[in-house]
Amino acid sequence: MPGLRGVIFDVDGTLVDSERDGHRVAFNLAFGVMGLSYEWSPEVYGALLATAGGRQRLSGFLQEQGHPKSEAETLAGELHRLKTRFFEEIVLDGEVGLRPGVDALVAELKSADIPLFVATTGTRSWVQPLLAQHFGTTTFELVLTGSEVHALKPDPDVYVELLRQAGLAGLGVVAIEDSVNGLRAAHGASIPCVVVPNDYTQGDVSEAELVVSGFGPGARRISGLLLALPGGRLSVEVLDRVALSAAATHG
Ligand code: XBP
Ligand code: MG
Repeated sequence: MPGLRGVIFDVDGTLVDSERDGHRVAFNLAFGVMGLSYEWSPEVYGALLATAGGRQRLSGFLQEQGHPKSEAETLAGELHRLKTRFFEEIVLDGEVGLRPGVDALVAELKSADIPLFVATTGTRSWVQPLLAQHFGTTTFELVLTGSEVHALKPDPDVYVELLRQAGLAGLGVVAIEDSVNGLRAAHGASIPCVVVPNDYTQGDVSEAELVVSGFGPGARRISGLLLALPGGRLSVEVLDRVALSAAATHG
C-alpha cells in the first residue's frame, strides 16, 4: 500500500500569512489610487475571503455596493491589476512571511525526497517571486495558480489539473490547506487534506482527514485521524499516516 508520494501546498494562509497585512493592504491601496472611498478593515476582509480570487472578490463587493454588474466587472479588472502590482511590491519588499514551522516541514519533505507541489488561487505574477524568495526555484516540481485554471477553489480544477500535469494519481498525495474553499477543492479532486487553520479560517473544516492547530512546534490535533503529533509538529511521518489511511479507506 502506497505511503506518502507527494504533498500539494496551498499558498495564502497556508505557506504564508499573506491576507490581512498583505493582500488586504494592496486592495486598499488600489481603491485609493482609483479615487474610491472604499477601505477594507481586517474584519470586512475576513468575510470577503469567502470568495476565492481577488478579481472575483472585488466584483462581488462592488455589486453589493450597488455598482451594476458590467460596471463592477470592468472596475474589478482595473482595480485587480493595480492591486496585483502593489502586492508584487509588498512581496519584493519581503513583507510576506512564512507561517511559523512550515519551512521545517518543507525541508523535512525535501530531505525525504517527497515531491512537492503548489496549487493556489493566487495570481502567478506574485506567486512565482514569493515562492522563489522563500524556497528558491527548485523546491516545488510544479506550481499551478489561479492564472492557469478556468474555475477557482472550491472548484477542484487546480488540483485536478495539477495531478494531470504531474502524472500523479490521487493515491499517496496529500493536500495542505487553510480554508473551506481549499478543503472542498482538494476533496473534489479526491485528494486527502490536512487543514492548518489560521485567524481567517471560517466555517466547518471537520471533513478534513486531519485538522491541526499549526505546523509546530507546539501543534496539537484538533480533529480527524486519531494520531499523536510527535514533537508537536506536522511531519513526514504524520502526512504518511494520512496518506496510508486515505488509501486504506478509498482503496
Ligand atoms: C487565496 C485567494 C487569493 C488571494 C488573493 O488563494 O483566494 O485570491 O486572496 O490573491 P489560496 P489574488 O488560498 O488558494 O492560495 O488577488 O491574486 O487572487
Ligand atoms: Mg489558502
